[in-house]
Amino acid sequence: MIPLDAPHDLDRLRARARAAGLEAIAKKVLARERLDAADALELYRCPDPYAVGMLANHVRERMHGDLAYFNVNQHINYTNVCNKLCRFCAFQRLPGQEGAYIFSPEQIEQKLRDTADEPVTEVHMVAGIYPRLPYEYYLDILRAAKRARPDIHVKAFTMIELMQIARRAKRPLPEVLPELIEAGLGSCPGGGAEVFADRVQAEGYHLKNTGQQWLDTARQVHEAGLRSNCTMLHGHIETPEERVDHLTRLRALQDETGGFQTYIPLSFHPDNTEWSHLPGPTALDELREIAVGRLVLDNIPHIKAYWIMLTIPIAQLALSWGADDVDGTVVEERIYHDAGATTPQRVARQELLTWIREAGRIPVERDTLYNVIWSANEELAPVGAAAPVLS
Ligand code: V47
Repeated sequence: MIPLDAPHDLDRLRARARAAGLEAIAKKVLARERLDAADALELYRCPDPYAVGMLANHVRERMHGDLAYFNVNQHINYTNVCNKLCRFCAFQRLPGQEGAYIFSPEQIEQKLRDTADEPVTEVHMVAGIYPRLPYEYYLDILRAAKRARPDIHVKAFTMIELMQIARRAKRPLPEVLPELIEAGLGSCPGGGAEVFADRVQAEGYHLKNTGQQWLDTARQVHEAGLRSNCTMLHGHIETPEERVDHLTRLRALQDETGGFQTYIPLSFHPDNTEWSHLPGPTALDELREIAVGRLVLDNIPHIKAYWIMLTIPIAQLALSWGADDVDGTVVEERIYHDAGATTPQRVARQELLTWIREAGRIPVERDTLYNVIWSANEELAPVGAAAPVLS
């Protein structure tokens, strides 16, 4: 890659931004100043998405150079039974409906034993909300994962599941979290945030918690000492203003807690959902979403291009539009595949390395908390050193 401070590179960036009407925003970006809500809206409205992408790539390279993070992980969706009836979801089933399933703790243990010869460092466990699952079930599945692989990091439970778990425990979440941690919970994934705006929630997922409840739960998670991720589900009925509102609310919470590690824009997949008449985002919408996330969320260290959802070619491009992480090997994904994703359900570690290199980046295997496990970059040796976070 051309060095970041190569004068002709910055000139090219300024010229493209000027031509796109983003001169004032480019000035702020180059001066490391925070963008406000009006700037964010301009980034969404700008007719030249490539100019937005170039600015985001500048920030991405300033923070992470050419490094691109991945991990060796395994997703387990422990049940698809759900009572939330979200209109964007193809994964949910009602109890007794054809295709409904619930994995027992023993089945989860077995799934992790089945991959014992693979160097999996993280299990990502999320699922639907099935109110009949008792509190003990959630503790048991955490223990089952640890029994199968004592060293594995368990990243589990979205904020929605955590609210449900506390309800089942009949105690406030701050009292319950230490018990989940004791049973094996290591961090929380970013799902379930959708779009915080009340209008979108009322139209698309009115049985789910509000955006404010998601944020309040994330605050409690961070206060309990856990790291988590955050997401936004884009490309359905939301407006650019509602996306800006979502991003600035995430940024405000991050200013308070510093607990978010990664932001993941999730592209809506319409197949088999109640919103199947909507087209979903284009590739350029997806790349712009990654870029706006990188530019607005100046306090969140990483931006993830989730390859399962984007496809591998778009995830490769995203590594030059603001993303520095591609998620991992995954093994068994159901939420996006039920909604029509055409990507494979798993990818080998070696393949991840190859396509990160093809994208002109240096692959770095990380653990869930972004400690470096292996790097193709000699400067990151010795292995085990903490990965750089914010510049
Ligand atoms: O919460 C559901 C979304 C999320 C659809 O934290 C849909 O590292 C698009 O959150 N089209 C689950 N999106 C996935 C998720 C995630 C994925 C990878 C990594 C991490 C992380 C988190 O998927 C749900 C919901 O927002 N979703 N249905 C759909 N049809």
